[in-house]
Amino acid sequence: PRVTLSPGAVVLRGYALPQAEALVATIHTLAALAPFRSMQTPGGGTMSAALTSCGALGWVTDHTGYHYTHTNPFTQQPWPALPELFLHLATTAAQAAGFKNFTPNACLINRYTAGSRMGLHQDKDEGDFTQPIVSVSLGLPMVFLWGGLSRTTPAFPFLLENGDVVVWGARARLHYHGVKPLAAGIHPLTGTVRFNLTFRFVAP
Ligand code: MD5
Ligand code: FE
Repeated sequence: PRVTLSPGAVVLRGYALPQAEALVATIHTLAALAPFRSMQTPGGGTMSAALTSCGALGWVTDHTGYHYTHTNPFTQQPWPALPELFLHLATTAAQAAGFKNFTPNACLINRYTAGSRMGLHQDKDEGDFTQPIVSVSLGLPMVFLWGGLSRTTPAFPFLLENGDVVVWGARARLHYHGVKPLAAGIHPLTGTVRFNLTFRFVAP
């Protein structure tokens, strides 16, 4: 089942279900090397999702701004490598959505607990918008908000469930998006949380 949210944004429902258990196990392995952290935003707030990364570049935010870094500021170590399972899933999903040569070098891992949300924003720290972003939802369902190219375009809600993969490229790449507060629940794979993987190509 393949749904187009808007031109360039393709939902592959359940695409990652066959690997969901292995993906969650891999997240736990990665988190042992680079623990999830709550991070400060430049505006003085705290992100309600906890974050970590793998790949050559990891996304971090602190009081100075948003950055991609080669090392984890909390451990001073390079980010863990992108696991083969992750890389394969991201590139095959991109291909299934029509993006032939996706070469992600960064994977941001978000962990949401009950009440965690993400306000409307654009992903524009990558310095290259020719490649898509691939997102993978694992565990508890969450209401995703899909906006437009302007912050004031009304956003429409869309449910993302365990195993759903969304590919955001071309005209969709710079759309505003966010997620509503996570509803409390228990998922057999992840317990009380939702994980989201976003695979990106960051210009070196
Ligand atoms: C999430 N994550 O579910 C959300 C939505 C993020 C983020 O927004 O930046 O970590 S995944 C949907 C998404 C991610 C990246 C880009 C675009 C959509 N997009 O270009 O529309 O944790
Ligand atoms: Fe985003």
